Amino acid sequence: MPLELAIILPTLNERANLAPLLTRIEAALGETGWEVLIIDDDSEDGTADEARALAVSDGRVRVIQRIGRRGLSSAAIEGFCATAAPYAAVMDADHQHDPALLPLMLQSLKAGEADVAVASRFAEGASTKGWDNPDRERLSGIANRIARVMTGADLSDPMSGYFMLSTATARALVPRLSGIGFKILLDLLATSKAQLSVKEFPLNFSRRRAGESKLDRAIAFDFLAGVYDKTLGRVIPTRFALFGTVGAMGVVVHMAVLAMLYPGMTATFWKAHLIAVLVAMSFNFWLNNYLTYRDKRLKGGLAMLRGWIGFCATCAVGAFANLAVATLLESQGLFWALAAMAGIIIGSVWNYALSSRFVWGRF
Ligand SMILES: Nc1nc2c(ncn2[C@@H]2O[C@H](COP(=O)(O)OP(=O)(O)O)[C@@H](O)[C@H]2O)c(=O)[nH]1
Ligand SMILES: [Mg+2]
Repeated sequence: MPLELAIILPTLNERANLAPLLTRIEAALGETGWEVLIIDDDSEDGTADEARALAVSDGRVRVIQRIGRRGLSSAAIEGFCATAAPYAAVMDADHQHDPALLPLMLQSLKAGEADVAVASRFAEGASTKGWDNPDRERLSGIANRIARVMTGADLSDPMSGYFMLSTATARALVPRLSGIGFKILLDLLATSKAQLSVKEFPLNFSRRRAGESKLDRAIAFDFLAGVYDKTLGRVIPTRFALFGTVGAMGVVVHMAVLAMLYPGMTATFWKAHLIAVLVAMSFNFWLNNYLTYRDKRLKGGLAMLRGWIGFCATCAVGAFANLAVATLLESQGLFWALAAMAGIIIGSVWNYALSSRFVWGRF
């Protein structure tokens, strides 16, 4: 049978889940007409090597190992662009998504019943018994409501990670997708100018087979970042907005440290101020590493130390630019508070540009 369907499996430490999942996919789809694309973000458990080992004896398996890049959404996008199949499904590699739905979804798309087939955890007949985190279920309910407003689609589960669509449709949207976070379906639906029609398939959501979830912790944050990106993100880029927010929090930290050290008179002002600067910069470095650049997070002692030094150096340059601009404007007769604001904005844009390239970037 000619190639009809690409199954895109974004993976992060899913080594033990791959071989059994292939068996289940084959049981659902038969021997031919499909391929599996494993898009691995350089997992430490050797997922990419395992995928290559499978691919050696199975031509239907392909591997894309990405180094220095992260993210479920961008992995799915990579898959849409790397296949010749007319249809593509995105699914978790951890067995939470039942491959038995694949042929039903494919049939329905081929029959023109909808533009997108979505496996829903909340449609009539679905079950979320395998869901061991009730907080997340509640959160998902709220997020779903927001998502429905954003996409205008009447969907019970717009946050589903299991769906299928024509690759041509997906590729046409790729240049305008935000590609951040993990809600690629939401991104596709919200980006398409023409409302995409959707058909839902009730999913029996299972427990993950092996390994652990990567999305539990920052999930609410990621969702909000995605919503921001699709709305105000066009005016002020998401990452810069985060960077600026973190910077503003750094000012608070700075003042708190100063208030603790200085009035006690245990330190002279400049010493207290210097300590406050160092604490605030370190705090900003840590928080930016945790949130703003969570997809490129530096890990390990050495990488963190190098990043911290780079960040401090960047901030020093930014502070200089800030001071120069503010002093110049003030001497030209601009009201002091406005001159200071202008300095702060120039300084932070500078810090942002430099640190995103030299601290969290790659050459
Ligand atoms: N390539 C890639 N895959 C990821 C990333 N984060 C999660 N995944 C994979 O995406 C799927 C869903 O993630 P999972 O941890 O199961 O999230 P959960 O089901 O929401 O708990 C799994 O197959 C993960 O291995 C990522 O940053 N890059
Ligand atoms: Mg999962």
